Amino acid sequence: MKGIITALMVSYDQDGNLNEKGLREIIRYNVDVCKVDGLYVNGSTGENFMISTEEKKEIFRITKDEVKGQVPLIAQVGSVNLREAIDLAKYATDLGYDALSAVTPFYYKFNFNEIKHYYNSIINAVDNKMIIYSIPFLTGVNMSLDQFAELFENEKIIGVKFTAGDFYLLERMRKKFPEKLIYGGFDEMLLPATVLGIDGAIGSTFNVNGQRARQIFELGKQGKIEEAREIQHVTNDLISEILDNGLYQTIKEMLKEKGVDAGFCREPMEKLSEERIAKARSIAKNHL
Ligand code: NGF
Repeated sequence: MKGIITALMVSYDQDGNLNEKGLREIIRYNVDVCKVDGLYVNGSTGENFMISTEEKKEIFRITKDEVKGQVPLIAQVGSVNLREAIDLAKYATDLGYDALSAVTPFYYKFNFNEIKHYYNSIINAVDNKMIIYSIPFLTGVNMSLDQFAELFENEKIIGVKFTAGDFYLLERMRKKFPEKLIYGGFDEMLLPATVLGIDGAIGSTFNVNGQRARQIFELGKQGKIEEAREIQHVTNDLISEILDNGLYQTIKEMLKEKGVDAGFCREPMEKLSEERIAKARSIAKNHL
């Protein structure tokens, strides 16, 4: 489960209903065209926090069915509703997902003992492995090196998806936990994270830019920093235009430009204006 792992987009129709055909096309595009090393299912990019438990299960099921064992699958099951998280963990494990991941519980300012209880409760309920999903700028949950060490005492907790810009903490983690899997989470910082020794990266823009991400990661690992930096520059030109135009909506329009039925985002995310749709299409034409 190393390398470039796409945080999978999900296709919803105009009314916000899951579009199975579109989801299958997004999966195929990632596996066949972007040639990524794995899929991270029901993360932020999958609009996970705006959908029902049944929809989450449906997405896990369709993805497992479509991938047919071609790449490893990680199921993001985290929820502030711990019972839902455990239910999803059991469901994804029964489907045969290679690993689970769970966002740190958010909103209620849980203390560290509560966070530790959350992770141990989820992973000890199943025969699977857990990757912590740490994304402090959205959750407000900042964990220290010592707290990560305490979570990692559970051997079923095998790694962390580190969506943060604190590269001092990233470096400390790499040194302290050489045996754990560390994934970068910000695609625009893939090269510096690679230099610090991440095992892979999980990102939204890999849905369209997976091949460049792989080049950055592989060149960075080989120490070919100047070549990797050039590709990171091109990548960040792309990412900055995506971010300016609306992250997930723009990636979906770019997929549509490539013939993939990527649909729309779930409300309350807004639909793009005609002008921004045109902009998204032109980003795809110019950069992909
Ligand atoms: O979309 C976000 C929210 N972050 C993703 C990624 O960390 C999310 C990142 O790729 C993810 O893996 C998931 O779906 O759970 C960014 O979209 C990208 O770097 C552009 O900023 O911050």
